[in-house]
Amino acid sequence: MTAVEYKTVDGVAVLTMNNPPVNGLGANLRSGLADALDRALSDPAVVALVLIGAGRMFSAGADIREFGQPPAEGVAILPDLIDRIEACDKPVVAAIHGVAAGGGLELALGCHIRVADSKARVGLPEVTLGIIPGAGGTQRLPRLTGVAQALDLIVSATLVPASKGRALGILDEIAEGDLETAAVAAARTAAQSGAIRRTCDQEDALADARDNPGLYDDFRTKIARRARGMRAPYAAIQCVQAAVDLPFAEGQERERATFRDLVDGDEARAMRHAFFAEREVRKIPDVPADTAIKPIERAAVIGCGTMGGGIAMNFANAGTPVTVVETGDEALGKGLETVRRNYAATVAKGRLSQDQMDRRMAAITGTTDFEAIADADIVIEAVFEEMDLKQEVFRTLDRVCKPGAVMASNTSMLDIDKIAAVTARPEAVIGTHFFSPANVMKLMENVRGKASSHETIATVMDLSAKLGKVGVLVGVCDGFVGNRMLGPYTREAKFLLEEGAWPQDVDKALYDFGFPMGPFAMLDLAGNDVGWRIRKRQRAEKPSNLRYSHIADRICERGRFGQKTGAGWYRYEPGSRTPIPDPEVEEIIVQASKEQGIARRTFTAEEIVERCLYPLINEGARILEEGIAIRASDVDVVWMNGYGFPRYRGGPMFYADTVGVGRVYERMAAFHAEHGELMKPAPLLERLAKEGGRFGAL
Ligand code: 3H9
Repeated sequence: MTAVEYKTVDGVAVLTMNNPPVNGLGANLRSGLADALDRALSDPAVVALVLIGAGRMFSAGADIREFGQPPAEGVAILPDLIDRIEACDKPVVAAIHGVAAGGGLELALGCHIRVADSKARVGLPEVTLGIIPGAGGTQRLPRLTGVAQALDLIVSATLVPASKGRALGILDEIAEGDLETAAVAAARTAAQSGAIRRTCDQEDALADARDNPGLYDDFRTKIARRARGMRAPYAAIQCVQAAVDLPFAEGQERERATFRDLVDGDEARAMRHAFFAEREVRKIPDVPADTAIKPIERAAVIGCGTMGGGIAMNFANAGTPVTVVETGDEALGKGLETVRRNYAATVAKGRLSQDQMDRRMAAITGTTDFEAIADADIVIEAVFEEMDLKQEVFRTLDRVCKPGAVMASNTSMLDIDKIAAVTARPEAVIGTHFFSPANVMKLMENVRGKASSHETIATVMDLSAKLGKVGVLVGVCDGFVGNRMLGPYTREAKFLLEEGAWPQDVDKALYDFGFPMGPFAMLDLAGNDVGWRIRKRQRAEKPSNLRYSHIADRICERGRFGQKTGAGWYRYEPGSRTPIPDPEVEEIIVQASKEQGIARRTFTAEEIVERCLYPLINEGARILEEGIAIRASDVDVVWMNGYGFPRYRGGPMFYADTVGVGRVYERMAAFHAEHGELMKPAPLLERLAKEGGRFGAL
């Protein structure tokens, strides 16, 4: 079957792109379009053309899978195909429904008229793939929208709704009725008028930028935080500037050279990996894609503390009524008040209307009566992290929940199987580990118990997507994937302090690597008391001879629990979140070095990064060996969405493949020799290193 269907309607050739699932502009579609173009242009009875998409959308752009592959022989590359369409002497109309993204929008920009369905969305999201629009987008878009708007759209990678696209000048018409009919009518009118408006010829919208050359630097300053460590946003700005400074053809050449330079680089490879990893993660090998999903029409959350309140907000945001259960009226009132304040803060920032807030608050009902959740389709328990307490809650849930309800625990560390064991329906029990703040963080670690049924798993994975989260299915173990790998990362960060580094040195090295903050700033934000409590319990239950740093305990003994107490690994001015190095902490650290008999020395940023990240990757290798995560890319998804691992480095396992598994193993082996058992290389790491293998190829 050809990827382009051809028909004529009233003298207008209608070319329908049909390349499921997203009309990606791969070689087959490009070649189909080129042939259909030949046919329409050589037919004297055809006066104009319409380009439309079959299925869900116009086009999601270039076929990302083709990047990094040799070009298909004998098939025009997308920029050339678009130039050819723009040069046509018969009017060409793009009829856009669903999405026109990236190369899909660039194709439409090369058409002479753009008609869209009212629900369509358009944009150039290439920078999220570590590249720039490379088929004329940086040259044509500013010619329609003006430079400031084009920079905003390209660098923010936003898909805007049709109404905004029309207001910005990207779209010429919003179709009232049937899209194809409207496009054919527009094509016929254009043919009759004889005038063809080519985007490449438009110059008016560029005039403002010519009078304001400081615009580009201002924009660079504006995006500095967001775009830290990335090349693509800055490359896009340069290309948009070229649209203003150079003739169209030269600007396009600049764009193409820049695109080629970026597309094979580490940043683009990592971000493509992230794109596909976040889609692959939805596929569970032993859970068939057609497994029945239970409808979630009513939800319940047990506990209205920070986590419970945040989880309830997710349901309310998604329009699902949710009942929150607390033990007493006071705790309930306090929890709901926090939720209200959270929403109010968003309204104050202008990101939510008062009306939306009211509707969301109305979707949340508080109660102290467990019987009130008897009709919930899913219940998420978010009480204190204690097994006895959780088991008690699940006994109650087993009694009150309706048959078929999913019973989930938000535990971040406890054994789901032990929780499920107290119920008569362990198949309905699963972990849904949200990250704090639960209404903001994208990650959900969905923890599969031994007995969790396929239906329970499929329902919770689907729920993650409906809540706008990225759900990753993981197995039961201490800390699951994320926190288990966080362990060696923060452990080594603390050992580095004993050996001579300061918290600010370690934090700077990891911030410069691309994390939003280093481990000590992160611990201060999360609160040091939780880890302290866990460490005390673990050391009492399982005494060990392995190396242990007492610095964190000393910090906590002084009540330095982090930002919330104004002091932790750093000190904080009242009302400020800026960490300030504190001589009191330095004293504790120096004392610890002395007690351990360690001669302090300085560390380079590279040493710090390797020392903290390679043990984290090593733990990831163990997690894969044990089957706790399904794929190395799932581990990457956890770290990019839950812990701020820079997306432009693709997550820890992809990063290991980038630097070379051999290098990671070699350093781990050296750390092992120097620091002992805790640094022992994982067998999988060793095997891959010896075979020259990659995590991505497992
Ligand atoms: C570009 O255009 C470069 C040009 O400037 C220059 C060229 C010279 N290619 O996301 P979904 C797959 S770069 C290949 O679940 P949704 C996706 O992997 C491109 N595959 O659907 C998934 O496969 P599977 C710039 C693609 O409804 C399936 O389609 N464009 C592509 O939730 C369904 O996808 C972009 O960055 C692609 N371009 O969301 C847009 N797109 O079923 C990228 C999707 O096997 N795409 N797939 O897992 C998107 O943002 C979303 O797919 C979209 C639909 C919003 C369109």
